[in-house]
Amino acid sequence: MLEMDKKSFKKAYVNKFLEMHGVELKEGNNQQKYEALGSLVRDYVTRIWLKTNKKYNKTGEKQVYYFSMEFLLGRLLGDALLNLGIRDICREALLDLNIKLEDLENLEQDQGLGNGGLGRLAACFLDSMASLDIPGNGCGIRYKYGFFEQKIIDGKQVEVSDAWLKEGNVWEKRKAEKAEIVRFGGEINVSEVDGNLKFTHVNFEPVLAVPYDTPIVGYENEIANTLRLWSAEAVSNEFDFSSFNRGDFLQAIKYKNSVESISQVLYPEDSFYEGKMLRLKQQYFFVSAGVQSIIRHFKKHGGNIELLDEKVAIHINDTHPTLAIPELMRILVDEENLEWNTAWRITTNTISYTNHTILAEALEKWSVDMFQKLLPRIYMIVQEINERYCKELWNKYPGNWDKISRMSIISDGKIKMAHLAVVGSHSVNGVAKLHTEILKKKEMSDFYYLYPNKFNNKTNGITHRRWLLKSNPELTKLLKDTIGDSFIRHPIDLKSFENHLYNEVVLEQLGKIKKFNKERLASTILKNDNIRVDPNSIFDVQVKRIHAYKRQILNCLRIMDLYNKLIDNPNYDIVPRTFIFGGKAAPGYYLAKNTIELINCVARKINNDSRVNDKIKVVFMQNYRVSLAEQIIPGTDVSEQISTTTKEASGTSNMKFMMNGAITVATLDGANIEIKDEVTDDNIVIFGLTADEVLSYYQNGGYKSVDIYNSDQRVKRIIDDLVNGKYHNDKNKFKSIYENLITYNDEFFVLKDFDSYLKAQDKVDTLYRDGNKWQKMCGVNIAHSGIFSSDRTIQEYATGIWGSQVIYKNL
Ligand code: 26Q
Repeated sequence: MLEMDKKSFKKAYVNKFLEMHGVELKEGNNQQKYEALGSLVRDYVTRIWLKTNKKYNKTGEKQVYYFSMEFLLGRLLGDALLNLGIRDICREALLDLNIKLEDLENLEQDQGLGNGGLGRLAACFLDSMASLDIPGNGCGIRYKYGFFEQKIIDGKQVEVSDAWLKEGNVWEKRKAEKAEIVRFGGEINVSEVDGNLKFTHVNFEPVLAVPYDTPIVGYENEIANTLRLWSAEAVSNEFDFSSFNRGDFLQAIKYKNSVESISQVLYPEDSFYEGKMLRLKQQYFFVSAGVQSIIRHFKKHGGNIELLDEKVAIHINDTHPTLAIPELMRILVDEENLEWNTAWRITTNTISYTNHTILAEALEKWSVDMFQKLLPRIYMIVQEINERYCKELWNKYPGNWDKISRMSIISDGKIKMAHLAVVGSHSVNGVAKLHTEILKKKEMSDFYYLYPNKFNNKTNGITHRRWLLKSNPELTKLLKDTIGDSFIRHPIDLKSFENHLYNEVVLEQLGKIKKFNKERLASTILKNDNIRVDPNSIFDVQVKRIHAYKRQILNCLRIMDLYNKLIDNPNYDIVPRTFIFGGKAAPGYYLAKNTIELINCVARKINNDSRVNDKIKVVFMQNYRVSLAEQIIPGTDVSEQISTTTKEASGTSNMKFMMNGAITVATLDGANIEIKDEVTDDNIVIFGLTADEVLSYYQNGGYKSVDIYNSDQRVKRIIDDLVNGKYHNDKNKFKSIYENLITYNDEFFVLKDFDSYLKAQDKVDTLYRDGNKWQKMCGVNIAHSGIFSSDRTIQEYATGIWGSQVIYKNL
């Protein structure tokens, strides 16, 4: 913890402001005040950062490098203050100067360099590694434009580019002297030198990869790890305007534009693969720069390359950074002149891989033609890996061509990245128990039988520092007052909160805190979305990417049904509810965009119908992102986790909601199952098909959605309402949704689960009416959320996969 008192902080801040802006504090605007605060905090962090790096260089501890296309960090100021242990001092010091800390924190642009779960998981992992004293580095891309900003105009999603760097970024440090060259295209000349083959890459297009480093501050432990994001620039001597004639000049412009496009923008598709050349370029770009810089650093500090795997662990976040495998082989074989087999041992021991999805449409397969043109030497290496691996398969399964071609890394003119990732790593993990079982028994069963020891589960987690301490200070205070503060370092200690749930005062406090957070959320909704909602109603929330398998449609259909019931019977007795949605649709995903429009049309209709008598309200909050999640989650009563069973690998918002005392309505999918096991059936509301039932329907058929349409009057009516003009003048507006559910037989079992979902919601209603019981359930959820801290997850990765030295923290 930083030694600092209010007085010295105030003085330092006033001086910093003057020095930066050349005017006195009282004359400055909030943006300037934010910049001064950010810069001051950055100075504090820098000291810790230098100290940490010195320590690592001295001890030579094993370094973990977490390679990810996405890091969804959100805002950093509040987090840094919290982890430095000076957020309260800072708040009080600023208050003396008539400044509200939160006002300044809210000016920070979210660092939105990720799509959703996978990117946010990477951010939580960085926080946990730093807080657990694990030497862990992030490696990714410094996109100039992050995930697009979403505006809702006329009920529709409109994408606006996210120019997050416009006002500068106090947290990053450009390290021009640590730039690397990445080579694209060209040809490979093969020659023989001293009886060995030598591969020379010629006529390639060089790209300069410039790192920008961001410190990741650990929780009150004097550690700041590094997130290194690479930016693509033209190599300067390739781009000297004055020496070019006109033709060359145009060439040079073309070169510069093509290079800079590499780190220009984050692809906004999640769970959907498209074989775009630029995406492949992005992948090789950061992976090559990252691996080169790791080796350079390792050698500079006297490392013996043959012992690399003892000092370095590289983890790949899904298949997106899989090229780290052939890139490391290239460096070891071509540049370090190691034997293939030695290089292969080092590479597989160094690399580990996490799978985040079983959706077939998300699997990466690159066309050989494109791959070979863009990365000729890497392609040769992948071919060599594949040949040796297929020989191994032949020895094991002689004559079984079917199996061998199914398992091959290259087949049908495509390179299968998941196969390369499994073959080239020593560990493959899923992100929740069910997901790992499905990987082992179904999706990757061939590989599981070949390499049973590689497969393991690491159930996801979330950092309780951001998602409880920072986003819910009121609840944090209640917890500290009742059970002490050991849970901050040992989140599993939250369990003892359960012993206090017989205490009516504690339950009452819980209720008050929730109410307070709901009021805050209600004012955000009014401000951002211009809808007035009642904090006394149940806040029922589904926030996540919009996707058919996540079934926002199921949620929307039950609201349409409830609306019908309220109109049919004005005395229909329910606890008033506010339905809150949020999430972005991939720009090219028609059905997801149509879903947003449906929700908004349903909202407009219901919110303006006086017969509803304010019993229900529907809100689609625009531009869902990390900083908005921090406001929504503490103010939520009911957490909707309703994906089609088997489809959601884990989910992580489910964990954030329970930690903040929401009751989960869930299918038995992903980590929901583990949440249920923790809190028991009494403290969660489960509905819907089981995994076995879903898998059996997929395998054997037997489900006809139209039968449900014909037999259930409620279903018939709401499905008809989609296409009879009730919610939109244009009757064809929601035809795609109608067709998905009826014509194409409802791939995600929305109608199949509908009745069971309605019953689950009736149960919620009943439970909520018994105030004390409800608060107790909320308390049980909080008490059992400690296991879902990413500190637990990271300790499992560190001991089970990376071989980091871990001072075991008892969670
Ligand atoms: C791939 C190729 C080309 C373009 C984009 C992509 C791409 C990008 C992002 C594919 C997938 C993603 C993101 C996937 C993701 O977020 N998966 C989620 O990961 C979470 C963390 O493990 C899980 O909790 C969620 O269940 C899972 O959906």
